[in-house]
Amino acid sequence: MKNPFKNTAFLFGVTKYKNLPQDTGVEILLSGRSNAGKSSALNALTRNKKLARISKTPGRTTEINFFEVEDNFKLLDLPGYGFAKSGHSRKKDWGPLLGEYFENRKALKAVIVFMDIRHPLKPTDLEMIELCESFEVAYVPVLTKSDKVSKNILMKTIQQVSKVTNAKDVLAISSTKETGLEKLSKVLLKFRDD
Ligand SMILES: Nc1nc2c(ncn2[C@@H]2O[C@H](COP(=O)(O)OP(=O)(O)OP(=O)(O)O)[C@@H](O)[C@H]2O)c(=O)[nH]1
Ligand SMILES: [Mg+2]
Repeated sequence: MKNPFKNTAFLFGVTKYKNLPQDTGVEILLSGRSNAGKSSALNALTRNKKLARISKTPGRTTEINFFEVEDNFKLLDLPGYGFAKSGHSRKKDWGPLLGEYFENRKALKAVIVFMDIRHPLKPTDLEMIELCESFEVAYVPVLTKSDKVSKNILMKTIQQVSKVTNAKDVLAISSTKETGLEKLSKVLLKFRDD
């Protein structure tokens, strides 16, 4: 089958609310702590290793990066929250943008909350989940780097995250081993089509 994400292209990065593009179509936010593996997941999904920059230094993504999958369907790669280094100034920039975005954006259909399977449900993850719940935006927890844990831990962590959140689905992926990506792409496409 043709990969529906194959033609995904980088559009631009935005740091200010007023610079957002027209509020049309479907936008899905890719959120998560810095280093959670958001950009890697985007690259794996699109099978384009060069699409989103993958950094070994946490906190490298500093703006909302818009990626267009197709007309009227965009994935937004967010700055990682929970910066270890020089976090303050970035967090200050990001706060109002995120709030305004959630409050006003009609195109926002869902938020993917990426969490390293070895460190799920940190305070910033819970904050993001609460933000989604308070604005009634659908969210999907996606546990990343599943190649780093045993099957047993994988199952247990999925159960734990299901229990703590009200999420219907909890997914697990490995971008390096390319597992769990089909399910993730199905979930994303469902938001596009709903
Ligand atoms: N083993 C393993 N490592 C991964 C996987 N996905 C990402 N990584 C590694 O985790 C690190 C962070 O990945 P990124 O994709 O840059 O993380 P990010 O969430 O985009 O980080 P920021 O842009 O800083 O918020 C990199 O060193 C990746 O190589 C995975 O599935 N398995
Ligand atoms: Mg990134």
